[in-house]
Amino acid sequence: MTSLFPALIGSPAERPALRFGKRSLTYAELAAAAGALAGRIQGTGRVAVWATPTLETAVGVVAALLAGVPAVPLNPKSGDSELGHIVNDSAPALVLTAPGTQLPPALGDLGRLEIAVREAGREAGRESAQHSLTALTADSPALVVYTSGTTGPPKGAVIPRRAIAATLDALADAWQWTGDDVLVHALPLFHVHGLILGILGPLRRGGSVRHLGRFGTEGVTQELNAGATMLFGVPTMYHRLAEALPGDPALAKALGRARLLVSGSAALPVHDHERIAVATGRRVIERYGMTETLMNTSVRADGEPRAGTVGVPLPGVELRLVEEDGSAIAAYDGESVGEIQVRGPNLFTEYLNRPDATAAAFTGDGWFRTGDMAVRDADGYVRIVGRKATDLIKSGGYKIGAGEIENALLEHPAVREAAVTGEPDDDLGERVVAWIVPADPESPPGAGELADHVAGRLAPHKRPRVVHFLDALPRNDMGKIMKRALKHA
Ligand code: MCA
Ligand code: AMP
Repeated sequence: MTSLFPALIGSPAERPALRFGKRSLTYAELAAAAGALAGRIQGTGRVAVWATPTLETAVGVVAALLAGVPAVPLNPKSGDSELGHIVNDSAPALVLTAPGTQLPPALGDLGRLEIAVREAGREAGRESAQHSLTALTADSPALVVYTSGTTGPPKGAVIPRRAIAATLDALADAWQWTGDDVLVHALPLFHVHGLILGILGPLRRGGSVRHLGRFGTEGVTQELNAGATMLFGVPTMYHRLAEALPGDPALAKALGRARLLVSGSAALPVHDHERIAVATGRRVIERYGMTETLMNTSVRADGEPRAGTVGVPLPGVELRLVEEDGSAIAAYDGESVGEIQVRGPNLFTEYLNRPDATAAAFTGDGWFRTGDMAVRDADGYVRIVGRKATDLIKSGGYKIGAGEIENALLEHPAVREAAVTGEPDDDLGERVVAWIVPADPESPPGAGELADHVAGRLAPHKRPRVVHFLDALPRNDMGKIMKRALKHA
C-alpha cells in the first residue's frame, strides 16, 4: 500500500502544510511530528482522536494513517450518552488529545496519549514519516466516522484507505486541485467534510490549509485576501456570507478573488447561490457526498456551475437512479425521480459491529443505497429533490436522527411522550423541533431545560430549537405516531 501523503516526504521542507490561528506546521515539521507519534502508536488496535479544531487533531489523524492504525474522531462537544456509545462500540486502545485537555468522565479509564506537535521539532528526520505499511491493503480501515440513522445510536462507518485516496484524487480532477491551492475553512474535524476533504485533501495534494477555528466573515475575508484560493463550507456558512455581503464590500471583494467556492453536506438554496453570484461575480459550486460514500458527484471547475444541482458523477463513481421496485431509471429527463445508488472505490466497507445495517445498506450486486432522491438532466447533472427517510434531519449540515433525540427526550423524567421533526429554517436548512406530552400537564418542563438535556446527552447541535407541548401525540390505528399531522397540531 503506497502512502496516502507522498508530499510529507516529497515536498520542499519549508512548504506550509497546516495553519490554525497563529500556529502552523511546515511539511517537514508535520512529517516529523506525525512520524514520531506514528512510531508510538504503531501496532495498537484503534485510536480515538479528541477532534478539536487544532493542529493536534490534524497531526493525530495523520499519525494514525501513517501507522496504519484506524482513527475514530470524537466530537469534543458530544454528551455522555453519545460518547459512551462510541467508545464502547469502537473500543479504542487509547485517545489522542492536545496537551492539557480535560476529558469527560464518559471516556472512563481509556488511556490517553498527548499529541506533541513540536516534540520532534525540526531536528527529527522527516524519514520518521516513512512507516512500513506492508501489512496494509487498500481495504484496510483508515477511519471510523460515526453517523446518525433514523433510529438508535449513531453507527460507525468504516472508511478504508482506498476510499480516501480515490475521493481526494477524483476531486483533484474535478476541481483542478493542486499543491498550489491554499484552502480556508472552519469545519469541524470529526466529520468527513472538515477532516477528509478539509485537512487530508490539501495534505494529499502537497498544498496547505488554514483553519479558522470558528466560522466568521472576517476570517474568511482575511484569508482570501492573504492568498487562500479555495473555500469549503456547509450551506449555513454560505447563507451567513450571503446575508453579510450587502453590508460588507471587503467580503465581496475577497470572495471574488477565490478560485473556487465549494458548498456541500446539504443543499444550498438557489437564492443564496444567486445572492453570492451577484455580489461577488463568483459562483459557488456544489458537490454531493455522504459519510459512507465520501464524494459522489460535483460540479466541475471546468464545467457549467448550475445552481441547484450537485453536478456530475466523479471519475470512478458509478451512479444510478432506482425506482421503488429496484429497477434502474434510464431517463435523463430532469423529471424521473429515483433513489441515488452508487458503486465505486470511494465507498465505506461496513458499519462497525452492525452486519445487519451493512447488509441492508447494499443491494446484492454492491450498490449502496443513499436514501437520497434525485433527477438527472439531459447532460447528466444530478439534482437532489428529497430524501427517503423523513426521520433524518439536516441542520447546519449535520445529519441528525429523529429517533436518537426522541430516545434522549424520553429519558427526561418530565417527558411522557416525545416526537421529533425537522422544519425548514433559513439559517440551518432545517431546525430540530420537539413535540412533547409532559408527564404532568400542570408543570411541563422548560424548553431550555429539554434543549440542555439533549445537548448534554448527545451533542449541542442535536438540541431542539423549538419545543411544542401537546396533550397527546396524533397516532394511527396501529399506534404509530403520525408525524405529518404534527406539523398542523
Ligand atoms: C447553544 N450552545 C449550547 C446550547 N445552546 N451548548 C450546550 N447546550 C445548549 N443548550 C452552544 C453551541 O455548542 C455553540 O457553541 C453555540 O452555542 C452556538 O450553537 P449553534 O447555534 O448550534 O451553532 P452555530 O454557531 O449556529 O453553528 C452553525 C455552523 C455549524 C457553524 C454552521 O452548524 C457547523 O459547524 N456545521 C458543520 C457541520 C458539518 O461539518 N457537517 C458535515 C457532515 P460554540 O459556538 O462554542 O461551538 S456531512 C459530511 O461530512 C458529508 C460527507 C458531506 O457531504 O459533507
Ligand atoms: P452525512 O450522512 O452526514 O454524511 O450526510 C450525507 C447527506 O448529506 C447526503 O445523503 C445528502 O442527503 C446530504 N448532502 C450532502 N451534500 C449535499 C448537497 N450538495 N446537496 C444536497 N444534499 C447534500
